[in-house]
Amino acid sequence: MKNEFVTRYEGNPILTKDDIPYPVQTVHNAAVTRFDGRYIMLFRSHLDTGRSIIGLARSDDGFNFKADPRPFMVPSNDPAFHRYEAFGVEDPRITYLEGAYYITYSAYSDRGVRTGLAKTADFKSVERLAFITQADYRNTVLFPEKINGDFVRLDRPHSDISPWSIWVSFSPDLIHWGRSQLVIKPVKYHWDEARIGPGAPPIRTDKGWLNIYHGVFPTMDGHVYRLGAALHKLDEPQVVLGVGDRWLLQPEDPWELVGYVHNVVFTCGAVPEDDGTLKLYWGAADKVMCAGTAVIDELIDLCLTDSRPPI
Ligand code: BMA
Repeated sequence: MKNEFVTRYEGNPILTKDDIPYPVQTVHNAAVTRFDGRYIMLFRSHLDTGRSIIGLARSDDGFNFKADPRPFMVPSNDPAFHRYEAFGVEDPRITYLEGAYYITYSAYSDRGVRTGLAKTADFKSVERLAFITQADYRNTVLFPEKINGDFVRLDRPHSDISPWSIWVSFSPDLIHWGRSQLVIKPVKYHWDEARIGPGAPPIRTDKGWLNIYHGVFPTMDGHVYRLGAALHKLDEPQVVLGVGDRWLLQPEDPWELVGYVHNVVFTCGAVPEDDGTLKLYWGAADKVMCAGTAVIDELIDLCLTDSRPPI
């Protein structure tokens, strides 16, 4: 039975704070997309205030990235947005949807964490559109196309009663969301038992939407963050066809085991390629960025042939 799903890039980590031309403490939890024949990465960095901003790096091959001279998103000056992002912007995701690149990100303030939605056509300027959740939501990922006339997203609300789980919601306009329902829950005494959350925006495959998510296990030495995979029905994404019982990536390299927060691999993006592989990107120990490749069919097999119950 296959148990190595991700081939790590031999040049990991691919981007660190030493590569950034302005002062940052970390480079992690980055979204990656294809743009204009190249790869664009939006990465989170801690400043030495402990708050986060989002930078941009560009690459020809998806592994060797060069950061732009200035950050891409810092807390907005616009009072309508600043009120909810004063503590920083974190963990971006990018989805190419109907001709534009949409960015979802976690906006932090003394009112909690909520999801911001922004848009860019050129990765030079960025327009904030709206906050699309109230407080206590993170990890919002948009599906890359409308399904039955609706925009669709996955997200992860916080709860005191239920373990933090993956939910789906629908929208006519990307701003107003509803018909929400829980779709995948952590499993007791399992690698994802403490909480789970969406990671990379879903990837369309012939067999369904591939959802690469993170799961957290509590230990005496703190929490361990790993990655797993689930498959959602193409025309009914609220239907989960399978969730892999086993993780597909766990902290193993030294920079994944030790860093700003140890024992963390956390993804905000994966890029499917024409040859049936995908490039997977993950923040390691909340400090550096890493990349690897996986075969999409092997991830689908993991979801469908070695499944655990979604709920
Ligand atoms: C989560 C988020 C992520 C982070 C992870 C591990 O709660 O803050 O951004 O990577 O914890 O510290």
